[in-house]
Amino acid sequence: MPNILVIHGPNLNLLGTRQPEVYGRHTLQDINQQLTMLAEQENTSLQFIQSNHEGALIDAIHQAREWAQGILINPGAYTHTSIAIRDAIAGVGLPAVEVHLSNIHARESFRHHSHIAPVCVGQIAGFGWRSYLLGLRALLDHLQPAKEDAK
Ligand code: CA2
Repeated sequence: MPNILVIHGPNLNLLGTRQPEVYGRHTLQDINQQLTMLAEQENTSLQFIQSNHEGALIDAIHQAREWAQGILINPGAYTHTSIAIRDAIAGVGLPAVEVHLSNIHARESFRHHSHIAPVCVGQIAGFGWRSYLLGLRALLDHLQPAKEDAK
């Protein structure tokens, strides 16, 4: 059974309260519930963290080395600024998938670049809360390639 760390970065605790036209109406709790349902179907165990503090996110990534097989991360605005989070993901060597609610490539130019994406298996953006479900599926597929794929 894979163990996955799900990371929500800064300000994502505000989801569902403001800017629904950009980020949707679902709360973070709604998203975590959806992920938990998918994880149960996929015989996967999830642990969640949301923090507005870069160091707390980095500590969680370091600790994941002890128990997790992969990381699903929405780094929030740290996507565009944090070389430290990038180094933490690269440092622990766990496969990570980056997800975004909004299509960061269709927004302001300062959101187009991700420091995190180059150390991830891939990035999913623009599908609202479903980005997280797609990201978890992609991460699990990466961890457990179907037998057909392995041939
Ligand atoms: O689209 C995403 O998932 C983002 O990671 C969200 C970040 C943004 O800085 C990234 O460029 C893209 C912002 C999260 C803030 O979420 C809020 C939700 C409701 C109200 C206020 C902020």
